Order: sequence, then structure tokens, then C-alpha cells
Amino acid sequence: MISGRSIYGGTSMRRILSIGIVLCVASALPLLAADTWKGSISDKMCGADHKGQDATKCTLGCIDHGSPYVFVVSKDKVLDIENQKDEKIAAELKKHAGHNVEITGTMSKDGKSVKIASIKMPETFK
Ligand SMILES: [Cu+2]
Repeated sequence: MISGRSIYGGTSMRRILSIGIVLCVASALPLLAADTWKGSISDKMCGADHKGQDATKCTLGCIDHGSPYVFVVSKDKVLDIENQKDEKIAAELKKHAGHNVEITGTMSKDGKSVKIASIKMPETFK
């Protein structure tokens, strides 16, 4: 029995167009608008876990030892803070070290770091 063979070699114009459209939509997705996240200010060495120590003391202690600040959204989502050397942001981070806060900022394209515009501590978190 001879089965009908279809040839898949050729790439149709239609296919190229649809791939092009998908790529365009995907690249437009990481909108660079400011957003707000809830989380806590920690340090890179400890991340989400201060091993039972006081979060503020531990964070400041680690910062003193050269660890950078991070923003902990959840146990497995710890974001680097791009502009932590900015004087204003550095002062805010120090003030809120170990605290649960709400930040406004811009997430990097790879979703691994954030540029903070402002930090506030909602009353309900205190
Ligand atoms: Cu620490």
C-alpha cells in the first residue's frame, strides 16, 4: 500500500506572517509602566529567610557586611534592587530594613530586579 506523502519542507508565507505577529505581541508585553508590589526589604544573603532572627537587625547586619538589599515578594521571588545606591532610596531602604512594605517601581524585563520609585509602609502592616 502506498501512503500519500505530504512534504513539509516549504514554509508558507502565511506561517511566516503569523510567527511575526506572535513575536511582535510578545515583545510588547513587558510594559515599562510603574507598578506596585507588596513584600519585605531584606538582604541578598538572607533573602526570604533570616533563620529566626529579627528581620530588621539581621538585614542591617548583613548590609553592614556588604550584602546588597533585596526586595522579597515571596519565598522564591526575591528581586534585586537596581537603584539601591541612590541616596534617597538607600535612606528609605535603611529605614524599612526588615519591614513589610509596598513599593512602587519598574520591574526589569527578565523579572529579576526592580527599580524602586517609592517605598511606603501601609498602616495595616505595622
Ligand atoms: Cu540578614
